[in-house]
Amino acid sequence: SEVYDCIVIGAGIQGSCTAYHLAKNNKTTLLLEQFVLPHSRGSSHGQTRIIRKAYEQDFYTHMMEESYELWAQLEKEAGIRLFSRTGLLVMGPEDGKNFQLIKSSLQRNKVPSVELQRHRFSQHIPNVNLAAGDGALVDSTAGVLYADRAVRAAQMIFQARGGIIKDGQKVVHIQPGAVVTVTTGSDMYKARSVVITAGPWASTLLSLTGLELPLRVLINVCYWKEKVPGSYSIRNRFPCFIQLEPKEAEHDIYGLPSNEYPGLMKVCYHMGSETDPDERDGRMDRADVDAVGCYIRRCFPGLVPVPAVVESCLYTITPDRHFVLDRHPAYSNIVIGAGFSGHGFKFSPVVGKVLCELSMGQVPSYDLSPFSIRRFQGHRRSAL
Ligand code: PYC
Repeated sequence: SEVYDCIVIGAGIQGSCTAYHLAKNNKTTLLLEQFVLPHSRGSSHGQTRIIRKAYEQDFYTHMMEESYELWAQLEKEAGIRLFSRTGLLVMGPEDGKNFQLIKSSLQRNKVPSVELQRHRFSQHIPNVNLAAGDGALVDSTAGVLYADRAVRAAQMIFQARGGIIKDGQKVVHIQPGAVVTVTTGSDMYKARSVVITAGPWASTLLSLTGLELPLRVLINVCYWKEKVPGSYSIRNRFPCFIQLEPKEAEHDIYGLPSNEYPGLMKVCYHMGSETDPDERDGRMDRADVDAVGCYIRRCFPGLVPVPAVVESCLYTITPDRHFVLDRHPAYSNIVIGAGFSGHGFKFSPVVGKVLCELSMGQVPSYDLSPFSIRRFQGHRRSAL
């Protein structure tokens, strides 16, 4: 039977972008997905995600420089609009560490941005109350990515370049070796390398290779109705926003202008309640929804503070919230992209590029030490 150059396991945005890069490098590639595509059970569904350069760490801002270029290239190749610029409003305790880190990073990296003074805030951003003690920054490069279109665009170009997608194929066994054998519920496939991009199912898949990583799966996302239709809409260029929490608590709130459901603003809560990815009816905990509702009542007076829609979108988080982009510690031809911690979508063209480089045995384009598996040594329960 055919031996592929690479099998990518998981056809969410990271796997689809990895497959896209492999096909562009003329590698024979099979992209496997456990569910029938498209589906809304992982982390890549829904219409929108935030794209931004505003980050606490320079290495993310640097990766985003290339990511914007690669998104534009994919847009052109697929002939599908994937990005709308709205800007990103960052609000948070003015003297807090994260607010200051983002502010200095924007300046240092010369990202077009402005700091909004409190007395002029409402002139620029109507219908938002800036909390006492909070500062406000705007990353002007930021906006909205059209998520489900992006997944489809990457898959379309992959297929147009000869890539094969097989969906409804749950992987049940991985046999490492110079040629890796991947067994699904119905078939067996072989490849010289394998990339695992299984999102919330990363732990399940990695355990088939004897590796455990400290990943937790969280659930979030709800939508809030505008009292006056359009007041927070993408059409009116209302920005995306991040509300940083005091004392660097991990409960930051992310918002996207209404678009997905007309008249409803999308709000994501970092970090929501833990869940089991195979629990189909998972929803945010009541306490998490109430915490977001409380914030909406205080800071977004133009939204009805009772959620209109509560959905599930899964985040797979690492202890330090940085990704895992590395080779398997025991099998160098098994490559892992995991733990995107609720902020990986915007990076996927660059993530796909580096996972492709790792699978081809090349030196990656970026320093991947922040994303290494080695950093979990103290955390790992067991590894080969
Ligand atoms: O990292 O930009 C982000 C984000 C938006 C929603 C959740 N995370």
